[in-house]
Amino acid sequence: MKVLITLVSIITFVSAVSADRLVRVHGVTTGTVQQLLADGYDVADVNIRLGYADLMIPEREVDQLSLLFADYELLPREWGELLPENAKNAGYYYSPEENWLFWCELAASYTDLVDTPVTIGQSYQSRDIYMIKMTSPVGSGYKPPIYFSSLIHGREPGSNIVLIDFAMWLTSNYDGGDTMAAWILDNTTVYFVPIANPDGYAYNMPNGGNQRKNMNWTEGDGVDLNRNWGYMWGYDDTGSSGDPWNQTYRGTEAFSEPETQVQRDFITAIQPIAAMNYHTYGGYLLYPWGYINSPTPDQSTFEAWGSAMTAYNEYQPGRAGQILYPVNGEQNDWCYGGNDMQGILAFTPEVADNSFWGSQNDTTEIVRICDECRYMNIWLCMNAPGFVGVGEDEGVSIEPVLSLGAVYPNPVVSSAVFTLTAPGSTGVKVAVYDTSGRVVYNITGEMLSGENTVIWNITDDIAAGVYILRATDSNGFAASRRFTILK
Ligand code: 0X9
Ligand code: ZN
Repeated sequence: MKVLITLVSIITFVSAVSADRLVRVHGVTTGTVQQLLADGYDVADVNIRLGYADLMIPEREVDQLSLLFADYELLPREWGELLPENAKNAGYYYSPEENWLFWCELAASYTDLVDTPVTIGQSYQSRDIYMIKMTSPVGSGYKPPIYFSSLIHGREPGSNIVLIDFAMWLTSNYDGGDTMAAWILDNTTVYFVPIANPDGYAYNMPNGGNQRKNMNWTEGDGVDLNRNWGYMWGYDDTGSSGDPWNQTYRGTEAFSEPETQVQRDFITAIQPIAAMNYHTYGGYLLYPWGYINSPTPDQSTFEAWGSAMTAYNEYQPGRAGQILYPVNGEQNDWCYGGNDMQGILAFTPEVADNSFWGSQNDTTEIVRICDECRYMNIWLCMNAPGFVGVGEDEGVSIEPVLSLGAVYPNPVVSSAVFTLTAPGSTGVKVAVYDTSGRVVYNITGEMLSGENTVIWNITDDIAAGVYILRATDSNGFAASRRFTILK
């Protein structure tokens, strides 16, 4: 009995110490964000347009929030931490083990397209960091490499699930026919590093959930691997911190951490022409520079690509200094400007997940973020090769495809009206899903390419509630709209 009591009190103590809550502070301007960062807050997301910032606050400080902020709200617990009651240890995200299994099985199922995972180095705690190479046997010339990475921050599992989705899309749509997936794998080499910070991610399993940095706790509580890169490292104290306990601690020197060395050496070896270094959350598509709010010589390309890539998901494209806050010693700046390569066209998408862990029990939301990011990935893979003169003369282009107008009226009582634009799309299907991802109604009649106005008369068997309207085409593009039915 005594043992049990001691155990219980230890567990209570540990969880009291480690629990954090996400708090949304309203009335925020760019100036306030700089101040919050300078005060050492863990700023999880910023939305200047809507005037809020999300802060990760130790649970014990929640009581004092009203003294610090006039207008704030406490966000749901599962947004900030992975709940222990999850049946699977990462909820519907993929845990480290599930990742390993997924990538190994993908390689086993598509031996022609996917190589088995290869270890490219070890983390601080000696975990393997691995990469997966995908390309088809077609095409003997130069197939430009395109680089995808996720989970450099251990608490951002939404960054990883969208890469898993893209890998599934590439393989399942490569059928030897004239698909975009086939074009991509016939003309490029796609590399994935799905868990760039394996120690931080492992630490967050099965609960805990808030380790952003790596697990080198020599000086403080880890090094921010996205402040440890060797271009403009430690440029100032706004874009990174010299305090080992700060969430943006840059480490003792540039590339002091094994995890950043491993990615640096791998990127240098494969020489990618473009990169997507995935993070969550917020719904942005960031490009360099990050360390100052100034354009690179390739600003016009970044701008044009940024807006084309976000045409359907409505993510906000721009530089970190324009949208969030400046960041120095980050991966993107090094990819673009910090090495001998010709300037990798590197993007940092911030997936519009519901905070870090908010979709852990919600497949619909996971499907949504995967849909939103797939188009950006496809667009980049279809267009980046042309930038280095590959595939240009074949006239391959990716047209804007598939968009859904908002459902009108919303809420709907008897008839829902929406527009569907599908230039050049074939095999368009439109269906209504409930929030658990089940199809409740197939709307597809004659969906034409071009713009359609669709009227859907709601039948009696459809209950009141929240639904998702989703259009998909034979190339795997998708567009969704959420709406409510009232009865
Ligand atoms: O602070 C970061 O490292 C990123 N945000 S996050 O909430 N995922 O931590 C932003 C990085 C900005 N990157 C670029 N300017 N490319
Ligand atoms: Zn991040």
